[in-house]
Amino acid sequence: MLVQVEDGRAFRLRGDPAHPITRGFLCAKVTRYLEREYSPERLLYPLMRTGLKGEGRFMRVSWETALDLIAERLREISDYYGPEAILPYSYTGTMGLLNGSSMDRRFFHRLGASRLDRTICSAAGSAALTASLGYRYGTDPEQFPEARLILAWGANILATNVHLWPFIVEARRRGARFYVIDPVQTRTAEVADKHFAIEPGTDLALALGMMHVIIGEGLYDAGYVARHCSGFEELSELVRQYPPERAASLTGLQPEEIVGLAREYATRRPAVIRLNYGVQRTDYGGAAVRGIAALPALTGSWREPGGGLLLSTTHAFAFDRQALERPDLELASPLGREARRVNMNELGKALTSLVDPPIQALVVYNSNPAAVAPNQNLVLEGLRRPDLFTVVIEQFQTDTADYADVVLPATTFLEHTDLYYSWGHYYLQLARPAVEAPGECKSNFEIFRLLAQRMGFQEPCFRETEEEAIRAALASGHPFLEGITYERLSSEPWVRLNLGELFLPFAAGGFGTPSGKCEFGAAQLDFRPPIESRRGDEVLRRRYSLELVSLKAAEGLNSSFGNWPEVDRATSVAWLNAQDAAARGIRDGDLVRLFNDRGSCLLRASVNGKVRPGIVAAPSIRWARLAPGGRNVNALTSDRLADLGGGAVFYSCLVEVERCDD
Ligand SMILES: Nc1nc2c(c(=O)[nH]1)N[C@H]1C(S)=C(S)[C@@H](COP(=O)(O)OP(=O)(O)OC[C@H]3O[C@@H](n4cnc5c(=O)[nH]c(N)nc54)[C@H](O)[C@@H]3O)O[C@H]1N2
Ligand SMILES: Nc1nc2c(c(=O)[nH]1)N[C@H]1C(S)=C(S)[C@@H](COP(=O)(O)OP(=O)(O)OC[C@H]3O[C@@H](n4cnc5c(=O)[nH]c(N)nc54)[C@H](O)[C@@H]3O)O[C@H]1N2
Ligand SMILES: [Mo]
Repeated sequence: MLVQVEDGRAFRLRGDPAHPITRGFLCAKVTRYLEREYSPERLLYPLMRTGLKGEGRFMRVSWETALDLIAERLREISDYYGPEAILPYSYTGTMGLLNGSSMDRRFFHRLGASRLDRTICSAAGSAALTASLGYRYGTDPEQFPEARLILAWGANILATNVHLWPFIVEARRRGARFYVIDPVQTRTAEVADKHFAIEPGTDLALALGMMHVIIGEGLYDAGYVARHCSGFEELSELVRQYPPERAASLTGLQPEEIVGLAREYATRRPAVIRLNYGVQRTDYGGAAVRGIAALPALTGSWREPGGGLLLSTTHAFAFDRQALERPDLELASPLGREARRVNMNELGKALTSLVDPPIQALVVYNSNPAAVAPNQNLVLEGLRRPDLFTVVIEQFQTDTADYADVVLPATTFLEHTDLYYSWGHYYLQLARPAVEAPGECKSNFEIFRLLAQRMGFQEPCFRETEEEAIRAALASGHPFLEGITYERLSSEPWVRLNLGELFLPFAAGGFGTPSGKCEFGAAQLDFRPPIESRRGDEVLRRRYSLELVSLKAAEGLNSSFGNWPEVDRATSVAWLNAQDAAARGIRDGDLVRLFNDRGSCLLRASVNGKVRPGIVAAPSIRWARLAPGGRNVNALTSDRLADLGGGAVFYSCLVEVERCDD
């Protein structure tokens, strides 16, 4: 993006017309980022809590005072309970490499703190791709115009991945068909050539039904399968049990639809699948992703420019993570060994019931767990603990910051140096500050460097500059980074990874699995309905008959822009089917209470024809502190873990809905 600055003040942000991906436009949020940048609500100074936890009353203190206090408390807690009583909590508030995962990780490793398993977004899908393909990257978005069939599978492209859209428009201009597989009639589904309104959590059954047809009718690429895939016999055996009628009854689709989709997918070539993380936020989401990932291998679609599958591109950014994060420093810590792991989806449990040692200090940055983590009531119970020492590094006074003992003000991407990778394309970019940090804001990188000094850590890596850290990250020796130097990144606005002109990662096999083949993994692919679904747990489904899908709002970015009134409005509604609404005496616009055993939250009913009976959709993630009752949808979601990778199950959530008086 391009930033125009005058007298030290940014006044215009726009997409760089020359950039191969942003092509002159930005998403709805970042277009207006300067409102965030110069918001009167920005945190500008370190703060110390004066009120009760959650009350949000603070006083300004100096950096000296704040850092001294943090260092002293961390030292005390480490000495008394052992360093694993300290837990970092962070996710992708920024996707900058330095401020996302470098000095912070070094700091916590050197402390010997508990390790956080960063599972809240993509863990099940990532583990699935690792098991099936070995590498977590796929079709270059720039090849989408070559495709003749594009499947958006659990991918709300117009909302969450707008920069892929022009490539799809181009493909359609050339005659491609564009289909969406999504339980919700999103804007993306509305403009598709076909919308398959699948029941939540049943994608594996659809994939198996499609493979039943593709294998049964001999539409697969026998040569590719024989050379590059493993487990075909078992897969054929399994899919025999999923004729279209059965797949249809499991998915809520029609048998003819499944047959048609399978034939078209196998014969209208090249066909590309834009899979996104929507399908894997459920109990057996890992298996679903493995089932879908089998399709392009089965049809040999990986051989074709504009074929294949794209879930994420991040794994292609093959940085030297060891050098950046220094996990070896754990050995120099008082712990002297690898620390225990805490799954971030289980934050509530960790804060309320972990022992040996209990969590006594929590350091949050790049994340807003009080709003985004599942089982919110348990998370808040943990955050309210008077004996828990909580530090929150933030740009705004979020739900989580309200529970902090110390709040430290963070810079934005316009104010600090960082190296940016992506989950949607293959370009790398160095960005330097465009404007000065306001007030006393500091970058995460700088804050953890200062904390390391306060703790007396002597290792030279704690004195590294941004430039040194970037050089270290680039020196991995991986072929994708070959020729990409700090100097090049300094003089070129963006640099494409060294993938060759035409990136066809699996055209000739070359999978990253131990066997070097695509592992179909049929033994794990028998369909099971999600635990919280209308075919799931019998006791639960009798009490709560609606399935809640809290998909992402087009207007927001998780909870990041939740303090904007338009975003608060967009995330304050529940989309209900007319039949479900009528059965409960609910009319469009009514205030409704969604509830289950874990909690409840208040939303405004929108009876808008976007979901089928039995489903409620709630665009997310609202700031809980702005919601009536102080809770958002995550008061309803469960902290159960998915089948693979310890992933989150946000979209497997049974609820009941009732009308409330305003
Ligand atoms: N505007 C905006 N953009 C964002 C974000 C945001 O909050 N707002 N968040 C960013 C982040 S962190 C991420 S991870 C990505 C996520 O990007 P996406 O994965 O595209 O977004 P989601 O809304 O999580 O899920 C996509 C779609 O999956 C559907 N879905 C839910 N359950 C199922 C299912 O069982 N099967 C199928 N087939 N579909 C299902 C949802 O209805 C939704 O429309 O977006 C990123 N971009
Ligand atoms: N119900 C429901 N819950 C969900 C999801 C869902 O679809 N439904 N999606 C899940 C997913 S996919 C994800 S990825 C998570 C996302 O959850 P989070 O990773 O917590 O993402 P955000 O809500 O965007 O919060 C990021 C915070 O980081 C701050 N920040 C930004 N840049 C910086 C920086 O440079 N330094 C510091 N210190 N802070 C910074 C922002 O101000 C913001 O408050 O939410 C999950 N929760
Ligand atoms: Mo995410």
